[in-house]
Amino acid sequence: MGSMTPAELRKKQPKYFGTFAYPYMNGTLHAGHSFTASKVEFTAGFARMQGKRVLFPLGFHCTGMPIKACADKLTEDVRKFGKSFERYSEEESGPEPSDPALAPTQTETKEDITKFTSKKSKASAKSIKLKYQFQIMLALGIPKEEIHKFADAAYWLKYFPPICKQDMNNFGARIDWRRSFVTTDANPYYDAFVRWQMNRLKEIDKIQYGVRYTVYSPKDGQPCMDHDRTEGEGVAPQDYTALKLKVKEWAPEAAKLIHGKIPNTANVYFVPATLRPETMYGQTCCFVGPKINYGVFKVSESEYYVVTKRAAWNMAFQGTFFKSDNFPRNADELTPVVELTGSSVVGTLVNAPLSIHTEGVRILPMESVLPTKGTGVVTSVPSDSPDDYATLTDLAKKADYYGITKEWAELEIPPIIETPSYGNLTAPFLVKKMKINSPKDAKQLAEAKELAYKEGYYKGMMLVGDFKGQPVEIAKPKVKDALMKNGEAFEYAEPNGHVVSRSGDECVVAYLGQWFLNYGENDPAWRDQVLDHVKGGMETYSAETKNGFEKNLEWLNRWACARTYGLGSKLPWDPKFLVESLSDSTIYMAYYTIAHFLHGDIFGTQKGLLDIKPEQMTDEVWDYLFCQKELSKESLERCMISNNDLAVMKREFEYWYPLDMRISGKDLIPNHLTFFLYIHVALFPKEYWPRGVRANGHLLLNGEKMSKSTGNFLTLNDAIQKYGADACRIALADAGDGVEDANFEETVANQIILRLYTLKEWCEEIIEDKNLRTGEADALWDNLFENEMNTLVQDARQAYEAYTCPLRFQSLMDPN
Ligand code: ANZ
Repeated sequence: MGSMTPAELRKKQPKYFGTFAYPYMNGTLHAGHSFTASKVEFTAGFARMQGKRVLFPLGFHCTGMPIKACADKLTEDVRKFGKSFERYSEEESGPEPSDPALAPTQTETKEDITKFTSKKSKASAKSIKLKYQFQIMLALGIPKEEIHKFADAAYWLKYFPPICKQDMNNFGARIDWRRSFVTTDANPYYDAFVRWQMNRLKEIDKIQYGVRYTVYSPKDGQPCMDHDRTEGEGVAPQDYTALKLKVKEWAPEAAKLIHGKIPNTANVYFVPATLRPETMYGQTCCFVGPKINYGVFKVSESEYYVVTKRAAWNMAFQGTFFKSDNFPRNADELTPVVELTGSSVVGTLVNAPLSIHTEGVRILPMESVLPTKGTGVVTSVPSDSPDDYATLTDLAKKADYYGITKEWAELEIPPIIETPSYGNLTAPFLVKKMKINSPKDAKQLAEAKELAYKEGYYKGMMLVGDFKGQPVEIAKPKVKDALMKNGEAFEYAEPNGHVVSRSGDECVVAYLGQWFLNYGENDPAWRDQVLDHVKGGMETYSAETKNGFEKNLEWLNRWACARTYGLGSKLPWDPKFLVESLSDSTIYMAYYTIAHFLHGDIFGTQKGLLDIKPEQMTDEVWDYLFCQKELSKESLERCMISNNDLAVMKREFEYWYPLDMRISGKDLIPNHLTFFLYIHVALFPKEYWPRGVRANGHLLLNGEKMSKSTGNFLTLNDAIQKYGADACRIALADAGDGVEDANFEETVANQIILRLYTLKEWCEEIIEDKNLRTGEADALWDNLFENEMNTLVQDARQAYEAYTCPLRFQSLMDPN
């Protein structure tokens, strides 16, 4: 066989290689994992029955933040309450969670890790407050005495993989466990593999360095990407232009408050955040929320900003108050010089850059200013902002009530943008047309704002300023640039929604230097290669999956591929960074093909089939094995692996690769699955690019979304304990095949147990039956029977070939 090419070998001995995403080792597997796993399991089983050689491996993913964040929280809990949490008292956080009626007993868990029941834990999770990490661990069924061990992140890597393996074995999965491994530098071989790919991606310019706005957790001291969040998935940075409105004369109350706290020579600026810098010519006042608290923050000896604390905290990570190598971790590090309520500054006279009102405009109150958006300071352009026009009309009408001078709200409203539909005073036009009578008509105002914005942006023409006569779309960035050049504005960004990191931190936006994978429009040739493969070469089994890839390839952009906090492999050229969890998991299917030669256990501490040390796996060796590159004489000498061993590994890879099918939940199309394609395309010769990706829907449980918090949740172990592997497998096969949501019905699983039982009884009974005819099976009935069996076999084969579950389970199992 050694003389055959891999293609000849595959022809003689066909193969099937299927995988699903290696599960994350911060807990046990649930029914959703099993659903995806079952798809590989069934296709692998079918391929084996067809006589193919089948590879179905599984590794354990440990990279990233979650494990480390939980371990760090436990360290803190142990410090606070003691090793067995003996200093914890109920008053701290509601009832004691270790109520023996609720939590699994210690012996149960110790004796047999598979008895890790979360049925009970669900009950306890619901009935106790899970304020501390140790309480969450208790609710997971981990004995109190053992919890402190999880304060060491490495312990999770030892604890969960065997449970995962046992659950999958109990499920009957035909996984080749010899090829398993943990990710991160906890396995030096896998670590060498990740470092190799990072080096090569950098060399071919797919990994670059640049400065960008990124959602960031101050507490963790690093970016907080979608997968690192407990709230705010999909939230991105929103850029604003922050305008500097210099105080000319303080309102009396504010003057008293700041007296002696700010040097007379310093300038103080109100800093509104706007999305419409081109309208700044039309500013007639600047709003604050009268009940909102603001701070005066020191930028330098001569400059102070008035903004909300929240905005200042965001600015702190964008170079305004701190340098990028010195970002604060704690909000205490940024205290305002003075705190002021909005009402105390009403009447202050400020200079509004570009405004036709060069003598200055006033700070006025606006009830609808949101403290959670922008800087909490809103510059007012009544010509183009319906909100502003409605508020100003109201302020002028009830000047005494608001305690302001009427004229402050009645400055001339200059036309600044001409539009075809609404004339040159868009906001007054819309407010009148839509009969908006009060700034409280929030719904109509939101509608008017949308109309004004769209019409202004797409059809508006500048009537004033340096860009007079130009379309708004073109003038907008130019006005912004000019303001910034003059030092009258700067960029400000914040998350466009609430984001909370897994460590419980409220996130901000930081302006950061980062290593990123250059996916998307900045490397169009690369993107188009991936797109071509999706359109042409690869099987996606459904139009939705194909469309999902195509759509995602259009918008997916640069991806920050390194972090400073968590677990992972170090970036070889910048070891203060770790490769993040979606970037070290793109091509590891190739690693499975040779893992068993390298190591005998998941940590790489025991020898594999060949005697190779991790340091022998140099970058050149990986190139040779996976990328059809020659190994130079020097590289061969340096790695000290024999020619024969190298050839054995290369052959194994070339036999199994490419991957025939990657199966995963459809939620991974926008990230993992697209990255998986990108990196294969970048690093491997075309013949090794993935052949098929199958995406499945989410698994519902009894028709409802699975969720730990509602208790509608089933671990794989629960399911097997309750129904046994066979009934589970059939219920999963019956749950659904498409991209739409699938459903695991417990009533179905129950019925299946009964049917299997009846089937078994029937078989036994028939075998026992002494009255049955013996001899040649050549009667008409025998032929009919054989024919029926053949039809069933054909149907089953066709169904499997179409990757759907054979729908004749029912008739197969129904003895009648
Ligand atoms: C000047 C301006 C002129 C604005 C104009 C709008 C139209 P969206 O698009 O909804 O994100 N704004 C900023 N911070 C605010 C806050 N904390 N509470 C209420 N409004 C706030 O809104 C962005 C616009 O909402 C910003 O742009 C700002 O008003 C206002 F013709 O600035 B604009």
